[in-house]
Amino acid sequence: ENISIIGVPMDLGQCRRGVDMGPSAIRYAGVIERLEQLKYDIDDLGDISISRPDRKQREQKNKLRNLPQVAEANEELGKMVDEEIKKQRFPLILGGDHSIAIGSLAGISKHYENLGVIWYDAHGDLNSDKTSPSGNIHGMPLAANLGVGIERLTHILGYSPKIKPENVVIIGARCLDPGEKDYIRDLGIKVYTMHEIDLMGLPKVMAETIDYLEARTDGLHLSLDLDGLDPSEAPGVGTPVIGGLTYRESHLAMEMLAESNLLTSAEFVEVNPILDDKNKTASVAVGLIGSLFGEKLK
Ligand code: DIR
Ligand code: MN
Ligand code: MN
Ligand code: MN
Repeated sequence: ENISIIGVPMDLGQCRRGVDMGPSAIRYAGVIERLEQLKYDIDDLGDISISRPDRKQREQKNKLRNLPQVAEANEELGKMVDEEIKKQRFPLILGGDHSIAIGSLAGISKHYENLGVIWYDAHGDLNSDKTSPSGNIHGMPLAANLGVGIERLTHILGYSPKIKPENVVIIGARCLDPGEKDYIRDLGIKVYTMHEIDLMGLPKVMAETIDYLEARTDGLHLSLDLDGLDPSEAPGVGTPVIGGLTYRESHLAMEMLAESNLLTSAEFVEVNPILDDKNKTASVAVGLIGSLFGEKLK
């Protein structure tokens, strides 16, 4: 099996500097070695280059912070991901902030009629320019992929929507903005908040998620925001929210996904080494990647 690694050193979708070093931190924590041990053929394509906004643009008040640069990087990422899938390689994308999920899915979804998406995150990322309380595009990628928001973000690679609401499952949510809650209710998006996870237990949540998506989708993308985990175990993130998924629960989730054999692409985002404790969060990401790619089974 073949995996192509694409780093996206993006920090323009939010306000904390340092998350652009996420791909380096994850590589430094040994992601390539970890996957090579599992006998995958790895092609590390390096990092996409991101244009920087000039000072004048940075000082402007804007509902969509750094939109031109974020959109441009996502077009580039979309093209790369599309190419790797055409070569029958599994795209593993390393962030960078979560705004890069717009480009990932632009490249992936072209190849599937009914792409399923697991959004493992403390947040819904379902804001648009109309509902966003922050103006940060990393709070908008799931909405953009569903076709909600401004055209420059919804139409990356020239088509929209990328995914259907009934093919999405959000896991770990515990910080949803009012507009996001309305949207989840209106579209009936499947969400397992920490409330459901506490009541049901993570194994049941994952089993239900896998059964549900297996029945209705023809490909499965995992979009894992490290802030889905509890900040005591993954402190190196820009928007930590107390009360998250544990390290063990997250490993189990990855192992269950590995056993399902459904996964066709994945991204790990929001690792910020400046806010981290001795690269702990990048190491957690690498451990989760190991489990996701079948460490337990091989
Ligand atoms: C918040 C934060 N909902 C926003 N979003 C984050 O700015 O739209 N997503 N942190 O991961
Ligand atoms: Mn996110
Ligand atoms: Mn599609
Ligand atoms: Mn988040």
